[in-house]
Amino acid sequence: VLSSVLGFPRIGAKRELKKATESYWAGKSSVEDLLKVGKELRAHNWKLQKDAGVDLIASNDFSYYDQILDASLLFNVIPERYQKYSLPQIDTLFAMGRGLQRPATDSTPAVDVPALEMVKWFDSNYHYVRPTFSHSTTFKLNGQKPVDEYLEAKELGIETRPVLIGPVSYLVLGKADKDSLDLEPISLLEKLLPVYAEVLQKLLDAGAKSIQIDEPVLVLDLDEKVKAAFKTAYSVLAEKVPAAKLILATYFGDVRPNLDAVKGLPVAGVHFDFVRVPEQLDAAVEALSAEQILSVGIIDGRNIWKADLNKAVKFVESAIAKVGKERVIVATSSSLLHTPVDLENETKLDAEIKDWFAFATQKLSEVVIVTKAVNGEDVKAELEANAKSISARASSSITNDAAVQKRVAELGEKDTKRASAFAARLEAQKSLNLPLFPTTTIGSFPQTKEIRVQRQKLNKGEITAEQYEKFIEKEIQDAIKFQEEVGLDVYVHGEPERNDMVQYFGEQLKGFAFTQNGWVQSYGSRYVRPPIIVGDVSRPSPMTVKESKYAQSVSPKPMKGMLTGPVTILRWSFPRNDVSQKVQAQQLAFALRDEVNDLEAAGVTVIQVDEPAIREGLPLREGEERSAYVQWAPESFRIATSGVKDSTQIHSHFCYSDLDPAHIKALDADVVSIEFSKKDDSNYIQNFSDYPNHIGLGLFDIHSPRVPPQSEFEKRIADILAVYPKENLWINPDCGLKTRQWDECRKQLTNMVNAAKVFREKYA
Ligand code: THG
Ligand code: ZN
Repeated sequence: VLSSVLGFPRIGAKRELKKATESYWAGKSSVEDLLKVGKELRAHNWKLQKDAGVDLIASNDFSYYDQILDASLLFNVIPERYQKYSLPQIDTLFAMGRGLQRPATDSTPAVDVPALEMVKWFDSNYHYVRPTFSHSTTFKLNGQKPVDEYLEAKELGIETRPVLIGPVSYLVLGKADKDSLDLEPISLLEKLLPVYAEVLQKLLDAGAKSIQIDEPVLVLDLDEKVKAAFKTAYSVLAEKVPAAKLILATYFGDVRPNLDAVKGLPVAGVHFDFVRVPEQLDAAVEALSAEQILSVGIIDGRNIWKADLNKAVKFVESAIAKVGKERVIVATSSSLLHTPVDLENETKLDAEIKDWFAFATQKLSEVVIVTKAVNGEDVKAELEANAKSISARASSSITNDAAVQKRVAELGEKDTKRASAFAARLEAQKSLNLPLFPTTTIGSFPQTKEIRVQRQKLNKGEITAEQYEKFIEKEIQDAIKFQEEVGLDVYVHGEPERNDMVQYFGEQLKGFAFTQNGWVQSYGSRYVRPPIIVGDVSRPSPMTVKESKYAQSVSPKPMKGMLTGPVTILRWSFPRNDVSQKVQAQQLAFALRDEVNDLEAAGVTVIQVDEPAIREGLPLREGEERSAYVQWAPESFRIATSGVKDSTQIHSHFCYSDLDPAHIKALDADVVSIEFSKKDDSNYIQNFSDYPNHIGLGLFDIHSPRVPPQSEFEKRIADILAVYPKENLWINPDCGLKTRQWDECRKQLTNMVNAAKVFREKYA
């Protein structure tokens, strides 16, 4: 039985890739410098895996931006707008990933090409760059990255298994470009396959013994056309490159509903995620032929918990009992891309807790131990030590808090509903004295270098907590003065004290642990450090009241208190695997309810609780689990927000995803703001038109320094007013302004506010 790892994090234990990439973008280092760092990271990761004893090590899991974007480059799926500047290959990659901006020169006009769309990778917090096809798309091989990286490893004496995104998933995960909206990406399959065959042939010629071909869309609801595409795709590939030994990899879910599409495919084996869905073993076995390999994904690629190795060994043994040793591979459930690199770099974690974790590097050993165990090698000591960690965690006082468990057990209807219906609340909220078309922002203002410097100084002990607090107060004052000057109606304090909207709360809640170096790639060079839910969650003391109260004391205007919602904290943390997500969300919700009530008691009359991750938590498939989620997720938001008086206005905010208006309605927030500016098809304006409460559709893209002229704002507002009642409308940007410069958002917001005033006068 061989061990295998489906992919390793490419960012480096010390975020080497981020530093190298951003330095290259800033023009501070050369492309050679960047490529050298990439090469070193790949070599390091391969060696690490080899030394750990992993048999099947992935290559082509590395990327300078995103592995799906790499595939688009490889197949030459490059929309015309990125081709016309004749950029070097790597700059084309970055232009597609992050857009291309260049100031005008004497001889050339300014360039401003937006990036391709970025979307969530299944139910993770990773984002891929969406392949974008048009009627004129043709495919041809552009370079040979997978082959180059395979050979690079080989030169180091390391045999790897190249990984490619499969042709069906590649197309299904893509979309039609603006000029070809009637195009169905899957209809391009037959044009695409010859290029896949060419890559496979080149890999074979280079010596690849097997190839991992990822088809994660097999865990989604698929229509018949897509299901049928598997047969076409893999028959054609088998015919053209019969010697290629393909391991078809699925992950993050249940393949059972699509097993018909998998049965009989001419591939050497199939990988299943048995961490997520252990119940699919029998069906998986059934679907395979007597020659096909069963790759058993049993070490979690999505979380940081030590595996229960004894249980994993038993599971693999049960698989062996069904198909025989020759046909089993022991594997990670998915790529380890979604886990932090190395637990050894955590020096501040409590020793008791640290013993419960395995990051990517530690997971390598886990895969190898399980493999050795089923091969009959002596790993008794390792298995015993593991059993000790597992049982210590289960019985730890850090894990269990009786008071929290009691509170959740006693949850009742009174905790999930506002005292009155929206109409009555609206009446009570007249005390806020808001004009028609109230203007506001989403919460954060520019996080300047100075803010980061002061935070670092505090963390290093170079300034006192008092000095830091004074600095933050000054920042808040400046933000308020700015909002006065711009003429907004509902202010925010600007969040200068916060790093990340989830990490900030995780660091203050009991039941959480957080890391120093536990970075995980979110997209491109942007990483997050998810806090870890280690036990029952509660709030030892107020988390945001001090800053909000201070801000409210500076100005008589309504000041929004800003919180992150329970579902988003849960989704952007590493959750527990011993308690359901629902219960974890409810515990978080009660902790936030206390915070909301404390804000209200401190005189804060408008409170925004953001839930941008509510969509990504939606189970990937229709069914019971999804129906349950659409109940408990909005309910946990309501637990957090329903303890206030009618006169306190609850806001919420959503971005980054295609939302279902029904889910938003279920939150019963008084006002919601929604990312909107890039959705310019008219259907989308309709989408939320029956939202019964008040709504702000984001009026400008906060990711861009571009300043839309006032006339453009007026046009947008007029378009929206054609669909929405004027009394319901708020005027706001798409999202927080933390990545902008102050002078940029001053111009953007001034035009936005002036446009609102035009309509206010018109309807006065
Ligand atoms: N926080 C968390 N997850 C997220 C977002 C977030 N997921 C989706 C969405 N926002 C997009 N993702 C990011 C992720 C990281 C950053 C911006 C958007 C980012 N990261 C800093 C960096 O890499 O330089 C590090 C931030 C820090 O110091 O903590 O800017 O907002 N959890
Ligand atoms: Zn947002």
